[in-house]
Amino acid sequence: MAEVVGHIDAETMPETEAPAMTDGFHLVIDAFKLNGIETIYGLPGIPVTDLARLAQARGMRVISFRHEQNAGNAAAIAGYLTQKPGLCLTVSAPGFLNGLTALANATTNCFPMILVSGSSEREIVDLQQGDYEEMDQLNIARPHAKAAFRVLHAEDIGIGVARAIRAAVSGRPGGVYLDLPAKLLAQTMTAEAGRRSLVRVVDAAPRQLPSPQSVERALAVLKSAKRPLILLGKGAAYSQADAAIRALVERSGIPYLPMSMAKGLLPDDHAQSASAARSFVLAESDVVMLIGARLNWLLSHGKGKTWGAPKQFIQIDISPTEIDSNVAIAAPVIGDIGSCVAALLDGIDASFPKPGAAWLDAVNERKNKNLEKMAATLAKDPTPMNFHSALRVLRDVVKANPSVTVVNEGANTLDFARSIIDMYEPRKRLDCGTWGIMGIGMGFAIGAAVETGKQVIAIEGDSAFGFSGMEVETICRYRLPVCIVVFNNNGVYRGTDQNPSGGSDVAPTVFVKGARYDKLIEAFGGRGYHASTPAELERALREAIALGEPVLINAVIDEAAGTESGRLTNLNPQSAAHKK
Ligand code: ADP
Ligand code: TPW
Repeated sequence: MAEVVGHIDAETMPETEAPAMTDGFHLVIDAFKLNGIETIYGLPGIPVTDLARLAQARGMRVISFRHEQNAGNAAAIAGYLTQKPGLCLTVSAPGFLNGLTALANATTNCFPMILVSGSSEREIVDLQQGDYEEMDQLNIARPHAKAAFRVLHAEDIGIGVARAIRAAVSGRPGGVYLDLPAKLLAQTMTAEAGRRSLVRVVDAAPRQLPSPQSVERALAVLKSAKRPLILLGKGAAYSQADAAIRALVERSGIPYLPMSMAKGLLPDDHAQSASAARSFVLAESDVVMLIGARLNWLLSHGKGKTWGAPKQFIQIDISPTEIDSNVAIAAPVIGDIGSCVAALLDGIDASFPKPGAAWLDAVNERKNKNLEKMAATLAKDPTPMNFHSALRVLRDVVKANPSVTVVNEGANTLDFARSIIDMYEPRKRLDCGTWGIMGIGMGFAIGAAVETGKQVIAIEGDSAFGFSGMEVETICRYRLPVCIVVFNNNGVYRGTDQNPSGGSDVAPTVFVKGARYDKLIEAFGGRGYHASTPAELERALREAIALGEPVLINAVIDEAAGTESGRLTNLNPQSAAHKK
């Protein structure tokens, strides 16, 4: 049989020789490379070890993880940051399942990614005859993905990869599963036929123009407003229509609120930001324009006490079925955000009625009052440190280094950091998102560091960090500019719970007291710091940023600070019988 030589051109071979051959391994790599996907986040093993090895040999960047969920999270955030699907590669059954949480989370958050998993022999799996790592992966993935495909023949790899890319990034982005049986990877075909079978995807995420009527309707509703508000979500950040969105906000003069990951789309210190008056503007506004934000639990479903008096909604989204999901939408504008915002901007000329002074003054008054209150809280210097005094330091460091990416997870650590740390550039704040999921920390930090090549600061609750903590080895192995700050208060939420039975086990929310997370990174050659005062924390952060290398700061936080579930206490059912 002819030697498998991958991409060598069969036409240049002498006619007497057998034609050059390629195989499934090469075709998968060629198909992704042809479409500009140059990085794989994954974990090798049967049957994809050679795929990872060959990818590296062919010039792809292969970032190898310690657990597939973290590789999947890195791929998902790479997709969010670049608008190209992030690629995660895993082995069959358990590796696939480990990656599936990240795929489901990507779909939930509208991040484009492709989970590529090797799978076992179809004939054996379908007859349930007990293969090595047997599992019907395609059917398991389907409900958690935007689309799921399996390729059985080498000549279909090009089409399979094209379909996966298109499904991930077109319309509402999401996670796609691509199943590659072991047998497929070893299949051979001539290199020439292989090359012809590949597909370069043209216009993977086509612009979708809004209908002129929908734009007129939205402008009419906006013009009728007495107390308008713009709400920016992470769909707006994803769309990379940064200048148009800023122009829309500034030309209309309307106060705006960024959702968590939309912070920095306009700098948080912008005069029109109503972040510090969030409760007030949600309750008091009469017209709200949502740009790439869903009225899900994070926005109290658009109703109830949070939203005060009934109001009219304008909603810009690429997904028509998002409209009316929770409350009636007066003016849906369906299309990609760049096109929709551009169309709205055309209708906002000198005659556009700016919001009245009464509304703007009321928003500013509330904002200033709340900012003063927060400044007083942040000025305190308690011993031991609490969330506020530690976050004051982080706020100042981010202000001085506005291009750092902040990754953030935890309960109190998340909620306080979101409101205290101002962001200045788009897509620089990455967090638990739509599910409030713990475990994105190190995956997001690695994905962001690889894709941006710039400094990342991961601000982690001690419980949150534990979900992906072993990836500090990965961070050290690739010498990534990631500084992890563990907010160590000895437990989930806080460290003060007691075992109600009086037994010797600690309470379910309590960890080892006084743990030294900084020692963990030292095991792999990274730099550890132990910080118990704001001054120590500040020094460690400044050194970490100057160094641009793997650092972990163990920030000791008062174990009695913080509340159970952070700001989600209302969602935390508690046993009535248990209460005194
Ligand atoms: P947040 O959590 O910040 O409120 P969500 O994830 O709930 O944001 O909402 C994001 C919304 O943005 C989704 O409904 C999604 O369909 C939409 N979206 C994503 N990308 C685009 C785009 N390019 N154009 C228009 N809408 C988009
Ligand atoms: C996959 C439930 C929400 S927040 C949290 C857990 C376990 C950790 C809070 O403690 P931490 O933060 O990180 O120390 P802090 O700042 O309050 O001290 N499993 C998953 N996702 C979620 N959301 C949970 C469990 C949870």
